[in-house]
Amino acid sequence: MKFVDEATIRVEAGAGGKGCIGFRREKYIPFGGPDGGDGGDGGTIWAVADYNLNTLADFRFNRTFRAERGGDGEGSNCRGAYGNDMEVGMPLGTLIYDEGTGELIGELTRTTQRIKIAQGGFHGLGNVRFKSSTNRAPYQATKGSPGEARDLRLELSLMADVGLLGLPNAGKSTLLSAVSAARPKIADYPFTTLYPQPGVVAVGALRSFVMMDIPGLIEGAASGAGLGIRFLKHIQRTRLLLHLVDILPPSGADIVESIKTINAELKEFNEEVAARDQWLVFNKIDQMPEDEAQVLIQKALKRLKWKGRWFAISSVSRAGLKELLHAAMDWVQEHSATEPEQLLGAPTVETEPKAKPKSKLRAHPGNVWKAPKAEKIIQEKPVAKAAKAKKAVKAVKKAVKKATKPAVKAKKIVKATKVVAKAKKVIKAKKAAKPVAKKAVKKVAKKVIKAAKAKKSKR
Ligand SMILES: Nc1nc2c(ncn2[C@@H]2O[C@H](COP(=O)(O)OP(=O)(O)OP(=O)(O)O)[C@@H](O)[C@H]2O)c(=O)[nH]1
Ligand SMILES: [Mg+2]
Repeated sequence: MKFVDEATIRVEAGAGGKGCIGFRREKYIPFGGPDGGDGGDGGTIWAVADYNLNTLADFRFNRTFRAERGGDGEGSNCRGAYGNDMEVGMPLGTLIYDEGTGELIGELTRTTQRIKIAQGGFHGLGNVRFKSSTNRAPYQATKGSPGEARDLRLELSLMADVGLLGLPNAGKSTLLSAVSAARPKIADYPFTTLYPQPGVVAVGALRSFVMMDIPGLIEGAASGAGLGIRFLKHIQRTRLLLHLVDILPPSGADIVESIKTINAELKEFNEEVAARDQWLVFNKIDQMPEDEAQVLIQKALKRLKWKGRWFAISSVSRAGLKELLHAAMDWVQEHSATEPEQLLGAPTVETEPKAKPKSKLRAHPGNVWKAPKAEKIIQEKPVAKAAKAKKAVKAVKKAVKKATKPAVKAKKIVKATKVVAKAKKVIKAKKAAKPVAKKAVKKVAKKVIKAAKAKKSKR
């Protein structure tokens, strides 16, 4: 399959359903009153991380995603159906940008993650909502608000723990195929690998990490030579870089110079990535006697003044592979506290689009309503009262907590009864509040009385 790491798509969330104007009509019931129901909310579109995907190739064909609109309200107080939400699967490591503003909406870095990319419209209100003592037969209803629509630019930066780096033909793909189930193309000509390929390396029971093979780099890659540095962005999120070196390059090139070249290109691409942990991995040691290989490697290390870790392996004879994989696994486990998104300095993952409507109703889930009338209707009194009662319950609970601590030390009962009095006061004051809230206050008061009695009897 073709590897695609950039795509533009359009998302259109569902609009809210219309409110209905209806009146109850029944035999022997004159003036039945308004009974037009609300519409349903429109469907929202979410981007969901799908670990089965590795490319954005699917978005080449299907570029527009539309969520369902909410159903219209009907007579007999029937509410319209909610529009179904839509989930768009994207590979892990996808960055989602708003094409219009350039704003980074979010990035998918965890398998369970979901990012809202277009908010569904808020439902229209039926005429029941508009009835009042002075307007008993309102011929008034509202339309649902439209769903958000936006163009998105998707950028894929694959996620892996360990990235492979090196000249073409260094043996990167061979190493990946030797240690994982991935089957990248391998051949003895440069640029066999044309796109990045991840593979899962299982080191032991429940111990595994992801290794990423990328196309080879050559001198001048930063300015477009070879396949350029386009694919280097896929090792941006890797935490450890394995720099593969062919100890006996067929071209007879100096290996120290090759290592320096690759690092210079890496630095040109991104200094921060170049400063990451890098291990030198001398490959193809099966091509010469061991002692000769050792001498060659030591010489190279001396010339490079290399202070980091290094390994000598052969992907064909599998010499040194075990040590390398265990060391990499240990390193990955040690550094697992660092989240990849921290490395990138990207914002938090559960980001919502910034362009929110300036409505007070924003607090309601799934709400993008703007009409001032609707705001008034929904902020009805019982809601405010219940909120106040809840606050009071919290205050009593806090008071009880505070009072019981010093009460253990000194005169417990006196202090506890004070709290009871406080709780009772709250009950009295919140008589009009919701019965649930009242119950909660009573429960707290009862608890305090019980505790006080128990302590009294102990004495
Ligand atoms: N003798 C020997 N040959 C190897 C070893 N590893 C890789 N090769 C050979 O080196 C050649 C290139 O290997 P690849 O794995 O395709 O190299 P690559 O780094 O992925 O190259 P590009 O994809 O072109 O960047 C192949 O012919 C491999 O068989 C090794 O450990 N020993
Ligand atoms: Mg390759």
